[in-house]
Amino acid sequence: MSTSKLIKVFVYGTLKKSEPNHHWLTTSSNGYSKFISCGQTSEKFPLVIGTRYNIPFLLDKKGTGNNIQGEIYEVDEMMFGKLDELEDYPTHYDREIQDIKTSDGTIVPCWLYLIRNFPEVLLSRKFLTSYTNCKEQQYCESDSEEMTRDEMLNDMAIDYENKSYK
Ligand code: PCA
Repeated sequence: MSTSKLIKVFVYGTLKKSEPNHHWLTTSSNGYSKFISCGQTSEKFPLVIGTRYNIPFLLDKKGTGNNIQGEIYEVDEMMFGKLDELEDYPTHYDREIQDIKTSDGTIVPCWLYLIRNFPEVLLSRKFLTSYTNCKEQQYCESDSEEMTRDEMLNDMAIDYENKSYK
C-alpha cells in the first residue's frame, strides 16, 4: 500500500461485490482498496438502467427516487484515479461527496459517481434501490466503452426494456 492519503468511495453499480467491474477494486496493480461497510445514501436519488448495454446511472436529481444501497470502500489516490478512468470522469460521470448511512446509523461522507446532464426521459424509468446485473438485462462492458459521450446520451434516451424507440 502506498503512503498516499485514503479516500472513501461509495459504489452502487457495477463496482459492487459480484458485479462486472468489481475486479477493478481487487486488482492490486490498480492500487489499494479495502471494503469498509454496506450503506445507503442519506439523500434520495433516481437510479435507473439505461442504454443497450444496461449501465446503471445515478442521476443528479436529489430528492427523487430512493435511498440507494451500496458498499463503502477506502481507496488510495492511485485506485481513485483508476476508478475515474473506468467511469470516464469528468466527461461521462461526475462525482461528489455524499453522506452514506451504515446499518448502525453512522454517517460516512463518501465520493459517489453520478450523471449530471441526462435526458429528462430517464426520469420516467423505474427507480431502483439497489443495482444487480442480471441475465435478462446483461451489462456489457467492452462494447459500452466504444461509445462516445454523445452516442451514450442518445442511447440513454431509448427505453430498450420497454422497446419504445422514441
Ligand atoms: N460503477 C460505479 C458507478 C456506476 C457504475 O456502474 C459504481 O458502481 O458505483
